Amino acid sequence: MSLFAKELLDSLGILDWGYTEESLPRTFKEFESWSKTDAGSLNYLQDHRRDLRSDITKVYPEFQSAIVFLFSYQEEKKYLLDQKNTSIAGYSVGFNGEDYHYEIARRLKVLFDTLDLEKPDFKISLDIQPILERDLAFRAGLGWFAKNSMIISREHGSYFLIGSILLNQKLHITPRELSPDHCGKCTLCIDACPTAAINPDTRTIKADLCLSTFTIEMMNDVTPPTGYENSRGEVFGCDICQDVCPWNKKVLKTKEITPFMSLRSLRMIEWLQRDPKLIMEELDMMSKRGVKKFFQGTVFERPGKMGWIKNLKAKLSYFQPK
Ligand code: B12
Ligand code: SF4
Ligand code: SF4
Repeated sequence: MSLFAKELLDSLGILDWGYTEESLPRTFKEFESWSKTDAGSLNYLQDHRRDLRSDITKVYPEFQSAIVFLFSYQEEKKYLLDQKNTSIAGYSVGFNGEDYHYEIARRLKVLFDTLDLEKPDFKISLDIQPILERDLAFRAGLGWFAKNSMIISREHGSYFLIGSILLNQKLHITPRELSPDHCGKCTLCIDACPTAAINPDTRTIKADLCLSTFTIEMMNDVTPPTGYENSRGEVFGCDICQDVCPWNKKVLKTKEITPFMSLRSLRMIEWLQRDPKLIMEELDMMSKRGVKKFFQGTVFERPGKMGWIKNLKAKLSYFQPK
C-alpha cells in the first residue's frame, strides 16, 4: 500500500493504516447486548445513538469506504512509565498536549488533502461520532478485539487512538485480511484490573466499574468503585489493563521509542505530578469557569471542577502522597 508517503505518516504520528468498504459493523449485536446490561451511566450509548451505530450510512449516507489510522501515544506513555507516573493515562498528554479531538482532526484533514479524488467529500470519525470505531479498525485489518477490550495490533500494541476518514467513493485498494486473536490463554489484564471491570466471557467492560469512567466521565461527587484502593491512584483515565499487556511491553522494549514530549505536555505532567493535596487546594480556589479555562484545549477539561475534586479526594483518601 503506498497511498501515503512514509515520511508523511511518521510526521503525523501514524503507526499504521487500513482500508475497508464495509459500512456494517461485524459486532453490532454484541454491542447492543452490552449496552443493555453494562453501559451503566454512559447514557449516550443507550439512547437513539445506539441504533445509529448499526450502519455507518446512518451517520454518513454517502459512505463508500473508510481509511482508518492508528495515532500513536507510545512516546508519551514511555515517558510516563519511565517517570513511574501512572496517575494519568498516556493518551491524555499525547498529541502535543492538545485535546486529540482537535489535533487528530487536523491531522486527518492533512491526510485527506493529499488524496487526489474526483468530487471529494469526507467525514471524520474520531471518538465522538456514533460509530463503532474498534469494529471499524478491526474491519480494516488493523488488530483484534482483545480481552481487555482494546484493539491490539500485533506490531504496535494498543497505545494508540483510532481516527478515520469516511469517504463518498471507493479507492482502488484491496482490504487486508482480518486479524486473528492473539490473546491466547493470557489473562494478565483480567487479573490486574483493580475493580474487576473486565467481563472475561465477553471481552467487554462493565462501564461503571472502570476507573476510566470514574475519573473522566463522572463529573459529580461520587465514591470510587470497589477495588479503587488496589489501583495505582489513577486521577485521570486508567491504563492498567494496557500496561500489563505483553504486546505493549514488547513494543516498548523492542521498538526504538524515544520519549518525545511537547512543552505543553511536560508542563501538564509536572503540574499534575505534585502533591494531590496541593493540586486540590489550588483547583478548589478557582471558580468552575476558572478550572475550565485552566485546562482549556486539553482533555483534562472534561471532568470539570467537581470531577477533579472528586478524583483527588479519592486519591487522598486511599493513597498517601509521597
Ligand atoms: C464508551 C467508550 C469508553 C468507555 C467504555 C469502554 C469499553 N471498553 O466499552 C470507557 C469510559 C470506560 C472508556 C475507557 C477507555 N477508552 Co474509550 N471509548 C469509548 C467509545 C466512545 C465507545 C466504545 C463503545 O462503544 N463501547 C462499548 C463496547 C461494547 O464496544 P467496543 O469498545 O467498540 O468494543 C467492541 C468489542 O467489544 C466487540 N465485542 C463485543 N463482544 C465481543 C465478544 C467477542 C468474543 C469479540 C471478539 C468481540 C466482541 O464489540 C464491540 C463493538 O464493536 C470509543 C470511541 C468509539 N466511537 O467507538 C472509545 C475508545 C474505545 N476508547 C479508547 C480508549 C483509548 C480508552 C482508554 C484506554 C482511555 C483511558 N486510558 O482511560 C480506556 C480503556 C478502557 C478499556 N479497557 O476499554 C479508544 C480505544 C483504542 C483501542 N486501541 O482500542 C477508542 C476507540 C477511542 C478512539 N477513537 O481511539 N472508553
Ligand atoms: S481501564 Fe483500568 S479499571 Fe478499566 S478495565 Fe482497564 S484496568 Fe480495569
Ligand atoms: S494482557 Fe493478555 S489477555 Fe489481556 S489483552 Fe493483553 S494479551 Fe490479551
